[in-house]
Amino acid sequence: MKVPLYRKFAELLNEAEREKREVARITEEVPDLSAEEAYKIQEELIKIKTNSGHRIIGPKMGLTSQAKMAQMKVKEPIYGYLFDYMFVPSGGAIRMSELIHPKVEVEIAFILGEDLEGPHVTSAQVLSATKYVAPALEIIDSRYQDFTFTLPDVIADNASSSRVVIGNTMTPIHSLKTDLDLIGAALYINGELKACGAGAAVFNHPANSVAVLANMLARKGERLKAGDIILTGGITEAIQLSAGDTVIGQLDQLGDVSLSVK
Ligand code: OOG
Ligand code: MG
Repeated sequence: MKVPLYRKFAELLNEAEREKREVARITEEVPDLSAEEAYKIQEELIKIKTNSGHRIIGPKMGLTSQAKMAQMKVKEPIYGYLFDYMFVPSGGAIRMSELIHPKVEVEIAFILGEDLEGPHVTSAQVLSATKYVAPALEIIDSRYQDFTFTLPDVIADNASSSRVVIGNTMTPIHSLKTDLDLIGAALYINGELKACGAGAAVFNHPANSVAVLANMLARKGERLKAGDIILTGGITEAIQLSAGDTVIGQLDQLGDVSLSVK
């Protein structure tokens, strides 16, 4: 595939997000689209956003738990980028009218104190480079029809990134009483428990997700930077949102993170 085509698909996905409408999967038009080509489309999409003044707050991992892989029928981890315009303060609101068909995920966020450069980053290095961890809700909103896609489609679509809520408490990673894999997570909507799990659901330990991310980014000469806010991936399956919902994510030792849907 040629560069102008990468650009064409990136523009299509960006317009779909801005106009809040679903589009056909790219693989319907280009059935043999590879993951490498899809990352080229994603790079064009990121360029369109940064050129229009949006700032990256950090990269994120997706499809890092069995629950997410089974739900989306895609069995490989992916990365994408979170932007400043996606940030919602904890306790804040999102509007259904701004989104297509959003779902929410409960995640553990890492805030780095030092840069991390692949390709041989280990989880031990991630733990020593991490300053804080925090509870997070991610709102994913695939730009594709019916929220279904193949691996290259979802890569091109910036891993369905749409909104992110980070809890108000940043916990220094070394002050935790247990390891992050043992931290329980519960997702409530309107007071009803919708999904629950533990940090171990994410690659056995969420620090592994950050290590994989650093090593994937090294392929294009990028590194994780001090100050980056990194989402490690949904611990459970994602839950569909509706207007009027109140969402609370509770994580052992990390605290709560909440959101309402207007
Ligand atoms: C892709 C994004 C997945 C996660 O945490 O697993 C993701 C999707 O499921 O639409 O953000
Ligand atoms: Mg996610």
